[in-house]
Amino acid sequence: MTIILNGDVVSVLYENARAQITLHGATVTTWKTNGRERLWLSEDAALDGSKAIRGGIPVVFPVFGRSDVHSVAALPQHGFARISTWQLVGESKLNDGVAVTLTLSADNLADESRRQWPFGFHLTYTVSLRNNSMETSLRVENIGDKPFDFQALFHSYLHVDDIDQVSIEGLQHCNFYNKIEGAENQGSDEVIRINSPCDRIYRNVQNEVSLMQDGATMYTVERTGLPDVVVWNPWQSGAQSISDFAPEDGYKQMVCIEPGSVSGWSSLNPKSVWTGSQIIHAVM
Ligand code: TA6
Repeated sequence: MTIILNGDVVSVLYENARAQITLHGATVTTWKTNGRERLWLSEDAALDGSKAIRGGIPVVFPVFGRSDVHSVAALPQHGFARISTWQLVGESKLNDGVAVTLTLSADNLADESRRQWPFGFHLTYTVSLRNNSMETSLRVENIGDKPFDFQALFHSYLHVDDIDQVSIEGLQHCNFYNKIEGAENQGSDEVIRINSPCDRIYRNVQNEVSLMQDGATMYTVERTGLPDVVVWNPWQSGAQSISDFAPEDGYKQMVCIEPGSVSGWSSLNPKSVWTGSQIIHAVM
């Protein structure tokens, strides 16, 4: 077990697994199992703290997307967590891995973000690296004197070999909002394949979600406290329009499978706590 902080990058090593987390946004930027990269990171991702990192596992809080309600109207897309500087506060040895803990709270939030969202909060983010899995867990505590509403999501960019051979299991029969069409859709028994821009918010997903490559399970994603799953791939048209998305054909090697609580709003009273977590298993 080794944990090394070099500047604002935390490197985590455990047996055949490797990961790096930037203090900027608490973003897991790379996760390797037996030398194989499991996350997609844009070649043009800004790693200097100037903007949200394109790729890896960005942390989305307190709003998913943008919204004019719930006192988040002034916040940037996907909130401030992924563009704030977090603090590394702990590391621990697990019986089958290693965990690092980072925090972000109102008192070390940038003034602009604090003006945009004036609530007393404390986030504790734990990243647990095991031989073939990556767990990310977010704990939200209301340390202020007034309740607040929030959304939370892990914006995981999973690396795939070939998008044309990818299918996604576990979302059948789940209703979803299609952001491309701007329409609600009833669930169906179709297996999801991606062959055009895809931006769907699946609601209240009961099953474990699996990403298949050539018909074999590549990843499974376990969720606790995160009822929704967003599936996103910008496809060629989207990739061309996103300035920090590189290479331009990188959409062929990634799918965002994003566990979250984003269909509605979670309300947290003073002194209350919410937690949500995912475990991504690298199966092949
Ligand atoms: O999670 C999917 C999504 O909300 C898409 O609509 C797209 O905007 C994507 O996130 C990337 O957002 P970003 O702000 O990182 O460019």
